[in-house]
Amino acid sequence: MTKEFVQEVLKQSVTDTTLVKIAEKVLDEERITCDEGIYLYDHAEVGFLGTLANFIREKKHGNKTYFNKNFHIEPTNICVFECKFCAYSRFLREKEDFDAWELSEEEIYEAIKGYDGNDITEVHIVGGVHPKMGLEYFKNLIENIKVIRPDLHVKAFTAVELEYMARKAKVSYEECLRILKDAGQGSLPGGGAEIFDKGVRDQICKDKCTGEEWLEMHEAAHNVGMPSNATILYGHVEEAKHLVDHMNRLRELQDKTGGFNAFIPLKFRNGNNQMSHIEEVGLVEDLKMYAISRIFLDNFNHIKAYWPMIGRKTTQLLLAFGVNDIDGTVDDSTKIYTMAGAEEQKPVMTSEQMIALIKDVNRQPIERDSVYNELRDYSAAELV
Ligand code: V47
Ligand code: SF4
Repeated sequence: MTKEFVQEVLKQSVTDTTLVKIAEKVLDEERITCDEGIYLYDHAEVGFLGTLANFIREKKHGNKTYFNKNFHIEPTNICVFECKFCAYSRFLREKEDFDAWELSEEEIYEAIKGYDGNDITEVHIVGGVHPKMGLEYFKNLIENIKVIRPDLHVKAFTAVELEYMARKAKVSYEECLRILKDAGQGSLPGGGAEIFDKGVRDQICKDKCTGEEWLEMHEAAHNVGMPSNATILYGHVEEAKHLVDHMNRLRELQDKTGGFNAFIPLKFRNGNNQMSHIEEVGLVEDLKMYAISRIFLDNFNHIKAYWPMIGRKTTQLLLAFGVNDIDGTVDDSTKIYTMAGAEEQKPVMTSEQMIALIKDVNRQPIERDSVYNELRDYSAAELV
């Protein structure tokens, strides 16, 4: 879409002068303000947002749509914290609960060895915050994983897990991250961010790390040379001003460090948790969230839709609402969303299925590694 084409389309359909001004800014590649971000949530209709978000998406990436070949390891779901939206964690005192699990080191190494000869490029390791699995344990775990599979990129531990690890080990965030990096960790996933605002955080996840600590941990990661992702948990008790404040804090940190790879909006799912009384938002809210994040976060290269959570069909639609990355093959190796009632109850897609999903909406499938080096362009590939 050219700038002139978008200008013409918007001229025909938009009369609100504030929206026209915001559109002009976006087309001129100017940053929008927080007030303008809130205005978009409150006043813009979804077609307008999609047009602007798609313009940015195509300007940055054309039709390219990234995916990777990955799987998850969730060492335990025993957790010292009690986030109200979490359907997955179990308290230590409930260890007898048959839903609680704790993988042994051997089981983790066996899981890694299970991918011998497979061209998988990344393992994503996150789980509950187990009081007995500390920095030393995870350092050894990563070292051993790298011995078994030196080529595998280890993306591991949310800022919540890391804050607990550093605190227990009595080391600074940077020291903790340096130890893990030296052991072979490559990057941080974006989990645990939820909503940074204290008032909202107190309502949904009062006892884990604060928004400020989450940001400090990611800044420390960027300082030691580990890139990371960022998430937002939307569609529960928050308001537009909290969503924009969250993205603004990320935008400011990205200006400072440039260390974020992707932003990943995560839709609140209400199955089996203490917030089950809150109705899930619908498709229009999903489209708005992704599109506004693409418009607001001008310094983030990638907006990712995590398909196991949002579902395959919505993922396809989101490729026209700012999204240029759909995460990985996942291989049915995560329970975080399935336990909360997500669309995908058996999250596994072969590369062929991912390529077909992207091609079906006339985008260009590109396999990437964990830090967005392009590994293979599948546009011309014949599907079997
Ligand atoms: O922080 C937990 C979310 C996150 C629910 O960086 C829920 O590439 C919705 O961050 N409804 C962890 N969301 C997962 C995560 C992630 C996933 C995939 C890729 C990457 C990446 C990061 O899961 C938590 C929380 O925000 N979550 N429960 C729920 N009921
Ligand atoms: Fe624990 Fe993470 Fe669940 Fe919160 S979201 S209770 S930190 S596993």
